[in-house]
Amino acid sequence: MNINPNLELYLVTDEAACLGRDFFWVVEEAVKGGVTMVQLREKSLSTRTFIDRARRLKSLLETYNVPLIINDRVDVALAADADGVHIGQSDMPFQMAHRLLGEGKIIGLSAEKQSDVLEAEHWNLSYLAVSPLFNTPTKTDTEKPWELDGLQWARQQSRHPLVVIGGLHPGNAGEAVLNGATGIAVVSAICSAPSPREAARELKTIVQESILWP
Ligand code: TZP
Ligand code: MG
Repeated sequence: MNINPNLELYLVTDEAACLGRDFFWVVEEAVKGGVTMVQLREKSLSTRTFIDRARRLKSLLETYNVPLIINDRVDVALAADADGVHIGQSDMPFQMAHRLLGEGKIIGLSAEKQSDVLEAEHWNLSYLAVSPLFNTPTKTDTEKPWELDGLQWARQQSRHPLVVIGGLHPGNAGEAVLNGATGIAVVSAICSAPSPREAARELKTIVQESILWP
């Protein structure tokens, strides 16, 4: 597996944000619209159900050549043969996750404050997530948002590709890229959109045009 994935448009799933529509339909539509990577983020499923869902999602995404990342849980990532994990500051430390997963797996880490960005320089991450970039109703138990000046600071300090998450939508995705993000990670802008496929298409175009024409 390529541990340097295409980060342009990273879908982070939240079934509650799918507004009652079928979860796998929403993800598949988003992928058809251009999502480049998917993170399965489940905070309340049993381990068994989490693994079942991850395996089903893995076989769906495989047909599109889109990597599957598991949030928080290295054991679930291994059990489902996912492409990698996304860990936060209170999850398993990077070195242990790396040892358990072995080579060839994607590991992304959330940075919530400046010291997280500096510490992350020690590790061979696939990406660092600047989290949250903006305030978002989707996740309220966060540190203070980085905002664009914080993102610029992180871009100057870090050698890793940066993904931004939190409050991203078509109106601000371009400026996030212009201020240092390699890609954007979104929940509601895709999962809750009337057409997840069209929403993904629009966001992807904005990200790509901002990369090409800074
Ligand atoms: N981590 C930081 S903000 C966030 C997560 C999972 C939620 C982002 O959701 P949205 O709807 O894209 O703002
Ligand atoms: Mg976590």
